[in-house]
Amino acid sequence: MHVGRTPERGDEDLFLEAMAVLRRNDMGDWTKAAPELYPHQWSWDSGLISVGLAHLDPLRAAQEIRTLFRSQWRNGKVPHIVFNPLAPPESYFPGAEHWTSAGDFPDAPTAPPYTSALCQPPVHATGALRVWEISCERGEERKIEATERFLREIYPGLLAWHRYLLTDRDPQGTGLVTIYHPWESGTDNSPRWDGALRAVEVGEMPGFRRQDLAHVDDPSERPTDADYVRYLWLVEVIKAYRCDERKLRRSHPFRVKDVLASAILVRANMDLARISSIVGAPESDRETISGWISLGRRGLESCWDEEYGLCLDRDVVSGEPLRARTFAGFSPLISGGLSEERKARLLETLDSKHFLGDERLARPLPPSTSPSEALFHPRSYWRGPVWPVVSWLLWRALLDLGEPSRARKLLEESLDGVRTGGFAEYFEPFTGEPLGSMDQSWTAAFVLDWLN
Ligand code: 9YW
Repeated sequence: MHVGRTPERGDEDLFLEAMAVLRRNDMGDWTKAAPELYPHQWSWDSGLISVGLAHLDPLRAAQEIRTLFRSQWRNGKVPHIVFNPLAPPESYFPGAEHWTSAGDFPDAPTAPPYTSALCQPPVHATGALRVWEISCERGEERKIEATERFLREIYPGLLAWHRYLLTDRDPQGTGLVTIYHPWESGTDNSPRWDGALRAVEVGEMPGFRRQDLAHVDDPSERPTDADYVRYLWLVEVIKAYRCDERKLRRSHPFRVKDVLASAILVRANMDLARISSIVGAPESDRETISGWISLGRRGLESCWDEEYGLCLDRDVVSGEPLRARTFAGFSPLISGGLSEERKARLLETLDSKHFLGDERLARPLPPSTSPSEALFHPRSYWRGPVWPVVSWLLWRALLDLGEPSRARKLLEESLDGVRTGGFAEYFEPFTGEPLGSMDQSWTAAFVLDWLN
């Protein structure tokens, strides 16, 4: 898998530290995204935490995804947060009380744990398949059988989840996923959304108190209050619509085709296709999934921007592309199936002064937003910092695209960043300073995967 990585001194300590982070955040059958800042189960975090957990215990890893899917909505949606009923209400805002999902949203689970009404990028089929693969690599017969049973059990949920994204979230049949909130992208305050958010008119709404600022040293590491007002207003609209997909798709003020979520969905469909053969699903499922893969790739191709050498999100409301140089532009690397020419152009952009070629970078790791963007901010969350999840997604993509030495470089630099800065949520790109929350679960999970 890691193409002959030679173990380095200190690897074992790093492995043990990563394991300890996950153990500390372990809630039994799910994992807190972070000890203080994020005391609940986040969807795409858990989908990828399962990959790290699989290196410790494939059964516990399977349980991570199983727990999340217990809160899957009736319409197939996997919610972006499953709220921990034991976390004090003041620990995270907006929590379960604010969403009041029970009863208000006809498709939501009716009993606790309650959920948000949003979703996040669909990494779960990828996580589930890796859990089974890692279990096979480890070779314990009993666990291989158990993870195969897990695939059988989770497969219908995964299929329903992808179907929801390709129908309710893509009524136009473009292969591209529409999101209704920047939180759904997983990259909340990225300049990707600035244009679309600016156009949102905020109406009357109750006052609110943020909790996130209490958990970081410096408010510039988090989204601004102006961002939060818009985030909360969009929540108000979704609540007023009772999350009715027909109303949302017609008149929600924030509707955006998200290229990253769409590419992750293509990747997940490739993995779902594998799962469908492992579990012996009907041929018709396989045909459907294969159609979704081609559709998604065509959709991404339609978002290509020749000037930037990147793929751009599209504002459904205005019909315009959202022009920002961010890592999401590399999405076609994740969805694969590229022509040699397209791949070469994307790698050229990656190496350019807009990304890895910026000499100010502490390490050649992709910043979330290009430092040449006017809206770049080296400390502000998705506006510049280096995120391990970004490096992990690109690392996997490069391996699959037959670029082992590039992938290897990304892996070694990422490990080095954690060795020096710890298991941070994200890192300042020019200094490597750890930022945001410490002991972030998925950072630890990626380290376990990289070290194996
Ligand atoms: C928030 C948990 C989540 C991630 C998101 C990240 C952040 C939560 O943390 O959002 O309240 O802003 O943006 O991708 O899933 O780690």
